[in-house]
Amino acid sequence: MNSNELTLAIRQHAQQLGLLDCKITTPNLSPEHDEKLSLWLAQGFKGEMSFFHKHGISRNHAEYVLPEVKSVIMVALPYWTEDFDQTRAILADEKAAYISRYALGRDYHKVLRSRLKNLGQYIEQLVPDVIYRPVVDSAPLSEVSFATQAGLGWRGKHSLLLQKQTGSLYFLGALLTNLALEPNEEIPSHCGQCSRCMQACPTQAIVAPYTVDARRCISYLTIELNDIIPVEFRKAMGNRIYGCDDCQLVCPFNRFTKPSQEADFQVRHGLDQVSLVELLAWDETMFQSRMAGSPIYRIGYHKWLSNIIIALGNVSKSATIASLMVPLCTHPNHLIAEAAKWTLLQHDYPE
Ligand code: B12
Ligand code: SF4
Ligand code: SF4
Repeated sequence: MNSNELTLAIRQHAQQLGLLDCKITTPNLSPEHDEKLSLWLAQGFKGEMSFFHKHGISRNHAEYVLPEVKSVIMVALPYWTEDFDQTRAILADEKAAYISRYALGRDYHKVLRSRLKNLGQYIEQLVPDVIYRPVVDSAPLSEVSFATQAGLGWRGKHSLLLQKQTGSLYFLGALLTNLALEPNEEIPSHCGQCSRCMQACPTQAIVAPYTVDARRCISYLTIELNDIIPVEFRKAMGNRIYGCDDCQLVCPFNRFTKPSQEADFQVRHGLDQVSLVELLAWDETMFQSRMAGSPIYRIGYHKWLSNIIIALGNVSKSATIASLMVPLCTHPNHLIAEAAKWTLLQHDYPE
């Protein structure tokens, strides 16, 4: 089997595994990317995500993850399961909890990793001495940039990868291998003069085209930031309690996204239509059991609860909500106590 035939066989198998697409690139990004990443780090845009400083620009060079690497196989797996109008209605309903649509089902890391492992095992049947390593956020690798270089899509102004027919609502993963496969070419951007994603961002986190200041992004604030969400972003957060989809919801290329049939990504525990007050009532044991296997599990009960409490501070003034906050103001966990004090004030009740 020559390199072309092998490449074709890999792409066909990837499709059989339910992957949206599969494209190949070389193991290094351009020096321009190294410069941009260094600048992003120097500007402090990474916030408290310490793993960035640990690896620096090595994320742009796949040999850092697999020394024998000759090709990077980039794949995409769609996760969208919802109706767009209904999603917008939930976002507009101040009493509803909005959870990013990627997090309604099972944790994608495990789902996509096992597909990539399967793809690797398939290649092993064809080339028994192959070396490979699957990566889904599990090793330092600039996935969007490698996917862009592979022509899997283009980088949108919101900084995510998108395609003409399928938009951006999918996860990315990589299979690094020591096989020298035929690389694909980059494709041109179709963003044109559009900048809807930048305008739609509730916290102006897209500070320039292709550049996100993570410290302002609701996804970072509700998921990655271990500390309490700064006051300046709390109102803009609205009812978003885990992640944010706004920059993708307005993108014209997502208009025709078809819901994913992936069993693992189907909604669990009615998380797509649940009120903030219902979620506030969950205790830690309920959180642990219901969120097992979900990406939400990783943030822990206290961060989860504090996000819900802040979102309740964005609901129209209510004596009921105020009364729910009073006991939480003395909670031993500072994230919860701080959030409850703020929310109580929003409902005009001094502590
Ligand atoms: C850290 C991280 C975050 C951070 C920072 C986001 C960011 N944009 O940097 C936070 C927590 C905010 C975040 C949020 C989200 N994330 Co995230 N995130 C990551 C992660 C782990 C690393 C991203 C990274 O390296 N950022 C650092 C910056 C500097 O890198 P960069 O954006 O690639 O920047 C390059 C460009 O700016 C480029 N560039 C800019 N201008 C120019 C000009 C020229 C000439 C050149 C050459 C280059 C260039 O150079 C830079 C360096 O290479 C990746 C997974 C991975 N391992 O890659 C997922 C990933 C990007 N996230 C993903 C998702 C789904 C999200 C959310 C949608 C989740 C949600 N719904 O809440 C949001 C979207 C927010 C947004 N608009 O970006 C997906 C994206 C899938 C896709 N279709 O692209 C990924 C790939 C995870 C995955 N495996 O699927 N995320
Ligand atoms: S995910 Fe939300 S907060 Fe983050 S850049 Fe997109 S619109 Fe802005
Ligand atoms: S909203 Fe417009 S600018 Fe943003 S990614 Fe989509 S097409 Fe590009």
